[in-house]
Amino acid sequence: MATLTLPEDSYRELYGPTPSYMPSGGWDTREPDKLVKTHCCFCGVQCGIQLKVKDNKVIGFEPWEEFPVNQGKLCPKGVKRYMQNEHPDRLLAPLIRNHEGFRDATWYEALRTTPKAIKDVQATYGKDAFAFLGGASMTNEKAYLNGKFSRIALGTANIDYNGRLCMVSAGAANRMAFGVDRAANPWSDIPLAKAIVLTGTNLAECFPILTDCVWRARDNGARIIVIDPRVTPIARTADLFLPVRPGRDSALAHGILHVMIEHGWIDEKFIAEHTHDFDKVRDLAKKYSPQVAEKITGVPAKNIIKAAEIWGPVETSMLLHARGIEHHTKGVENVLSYINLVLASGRIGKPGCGYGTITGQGNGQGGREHGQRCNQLPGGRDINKPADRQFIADFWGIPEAELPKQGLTACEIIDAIERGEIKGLLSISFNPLVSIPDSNRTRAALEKLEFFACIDFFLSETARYADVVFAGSLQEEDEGTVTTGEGRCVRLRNLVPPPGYAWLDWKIICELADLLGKGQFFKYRKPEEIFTELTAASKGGPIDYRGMTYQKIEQNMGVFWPCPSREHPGTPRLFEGGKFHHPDGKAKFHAYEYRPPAEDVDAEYPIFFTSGRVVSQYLSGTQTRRIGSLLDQYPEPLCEIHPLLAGKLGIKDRDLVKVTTRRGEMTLPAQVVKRIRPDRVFIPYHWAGKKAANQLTNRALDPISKIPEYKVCACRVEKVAEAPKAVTSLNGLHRLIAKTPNSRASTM
Ligand SMILES: Nc1nc2c(c(=O)[nH]1)N[C@H]1C(S)=C(S)[C@@H](COP(=O)(O)OP(=O)(O)OC[C@H]3O[C@@H](n4cnc5c(=O)[nH]c(N)nc54)[C@H](O)[C@@H]3O)O[C@H]1N2
Ligand SMILES: Nc1nc2c(c(=O)[nH]1)N[C@H]1C(S)=C(S)[C@@H](COP(=O)(O)OP(=O)(O)OC[C@H]3O[C@@H](n4cnc5c(=O)[nH]c(N)nc54)[C@H](O)[C@@H]3O)O[C@H]1N2
Ligand code: SF4
Ligand SMILES: [Mo]
Repeated sequence: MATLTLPEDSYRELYGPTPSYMPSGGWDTREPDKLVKTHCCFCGVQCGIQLKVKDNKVIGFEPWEEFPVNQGKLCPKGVKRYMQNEHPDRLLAPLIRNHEGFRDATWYEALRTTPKAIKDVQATYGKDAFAFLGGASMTNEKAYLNGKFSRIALGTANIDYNGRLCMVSAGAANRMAFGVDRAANPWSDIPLAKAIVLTGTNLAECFPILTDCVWRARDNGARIIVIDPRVTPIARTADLFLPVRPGRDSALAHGILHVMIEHGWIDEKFIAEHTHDFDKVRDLAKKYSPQVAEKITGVPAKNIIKAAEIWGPVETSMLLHARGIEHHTKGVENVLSYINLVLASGRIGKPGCGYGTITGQGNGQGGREHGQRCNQLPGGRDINKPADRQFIADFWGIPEAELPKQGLTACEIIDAIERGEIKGLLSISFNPLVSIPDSNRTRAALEKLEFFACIDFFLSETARYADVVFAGSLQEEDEGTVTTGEGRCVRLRNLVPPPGYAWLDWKIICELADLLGKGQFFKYRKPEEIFTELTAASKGGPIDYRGMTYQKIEQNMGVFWPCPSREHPGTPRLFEGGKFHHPDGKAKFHAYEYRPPAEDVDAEYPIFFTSGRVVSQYLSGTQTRRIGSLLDQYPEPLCEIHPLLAGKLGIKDRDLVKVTTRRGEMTLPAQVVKRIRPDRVFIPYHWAGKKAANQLTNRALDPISKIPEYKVCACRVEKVAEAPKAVTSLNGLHRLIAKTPNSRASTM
């Protein structure tokens, strides 16, 4: 296919001058003052990277080849991550809203206003009427601090975090099946597997560096099964691709198990010695013959049999999944149904044998371990267990009765604001207006708040609704630790100070605690002191970091938990010798019948709608929509639609289409591609306002994990206009918008 090339000068004309945050000529080739080993700020792979610092600015990167996970490799986002550092939109001072809009404020004003407003809300409506929302892009230290701040300084039960939108279905299922929530294997086990199932993950776009482990497995003779309703880049290379109908995974897993049992491809000895409840699952699987499973899932029976033939008899295997099976009202049931396949094979807890959910956010793993969840205390302790409550109350030096009980989850907090039960909110590292389903309702809720404060380094779409915005810190401005998707706790380095009058996040939280009268609990001089405290708080808990120190983590390029003592080397592979983390050491099978999604297709809304990601953008986009060269790769959301469906609706590539669900509508260009099933459309969710996929999605929650059903609802699609003639100049316009300093308003 011919590609359009433009001479350098006309490119400039179209896109304007190179903005100040991007060194002219592209790469900055100046000799750096220092080169610092740290990690990428984006996904849960947490690739090692060396950042170049000159005059207190991050000016570029070098590969860090010794870090074992990525060995110097980086994906497009990792390569461009440093470009946020000098972005003109960076918040440099706190903002306070008055009747005319935001104005720059002093820290004195922002810090006096906020505790007063918190106290007013709590005095009038009760402690729980003030909620806290945290995030899993932040360090372990900040995750711990958020939980302690909410319970002690705010005294509220209502603290939760954005991981509630992410891997909580897997977390709950892992605890139910294995008694612990962590990937069972280090990623170095992937190349040793002879069969790999990847289900509900667009691996090559979302975890590009992990794809390398799968290639290495294939070089070693592994066969790869991909289960996804879209032919994603990894699916194109699979040995077997199962294009499942959205929301039907549990039926597919039962169908595969049916064939495994029929052929005796199960490990009876392992099942008898190390598990409970297989009989219930055997009875259930009997009902899901390949033909029955085909009817539900749309996957031909012969391919279900083929999957069992590949997975059943091999010696080593790994099953990996991400949000495609978890973002459902039965996300936990889907995950448990796939775990059944792993337990039945007996291939877990050995080299090249295991299972894992691929954690999404940078600290998606650590962010869910140290107590910023509504049902959790540090060390993965349970807020509802009397002994766990007593341990943490004693550790913090407060009476157990003062420790709040379990509160609401993230989406439930937004619902409670909508109902007028929660009146105040402090949010850090979370952009719910873009990321929570049914954004029209989220916006209405934010408008109802009597007081709302946000801590961010950019004015996110959510922050625009705040009364006070605190200018917080970027990853490279602070230090601390994060725990990668394989359970390896690694060290992040402080490279540069926050610019202007921005502050370190943890200092803002500690200062607020002090002004709320609880300063004696938050006397930290540096993040290392918070880390030492969190490791002590985790002692003897389900998630034990007790034996970790900054020094040990650095020396070993990360330490895997559990690590209960200084001498302990850490635990890369869980469940060795078939020892699971339930009190009796056994794993549990779970038998859940398939049940349909909360909203199925019907005559009025006949097409499935689903949402997810593209390689060059990250989450709600606040960070990556500000990096022009990433935006170039995918400037605006497109509606993926199969040629058969497009033909039926009279839609051609790049025509403008209106997608409507029971909650809202959006108009966007169509992308006619064969990689999607003809019964569904897909829209990536990294944009805001009228371009937000979450105008359409359904806020129905999984009853156990409380994750929303992002991956399936029902929609209608209509053509509204022909493709504009000059599509390329439209893209140019987007690039210009993204790079101009006043992009705040224009990216809405
Ligand atoms: N480029 C990029 N990388 C990222 C992120 C990002 O925003 N951008 N975010 C990070 C985060 S926080 C996360 S959580 C991960 C997410 O990583 P993934 O879960 O891999 O990505 P998604 O695009 O959300 O969805 C995964 C796949 O699930 C498929 N799917 C949808 N419905 C179903 C179903 O019913 N069954 C099955 N089997 N599959 C289904 C979709 O077609 C899609 O290909 O990525 C991380 N990495
Ligand atoms: N339709 C649809 N919606 C989805 C999904 C989907 O697949 N489809 N996926 C869901 C998933 S898996 C996830 S994880 C969520 C993510 O949703 P969000 O967590 O809302 O998305 P982020 O872009 O991470 O927003 C975080 C905000 O925190 C800021 N931030 C990042 N790091 C820091 C930090 O260290 N300190 C401070 N102070 N601020 C920081 C960023 O600038 C940004 O404004 O979206 C969910 N929403
Ligand atoms: S794979 Fe993830 S951690 Fe690695 S460079 Fe890409 S975004 Fe960063
Ligand atoms: Mo996520």
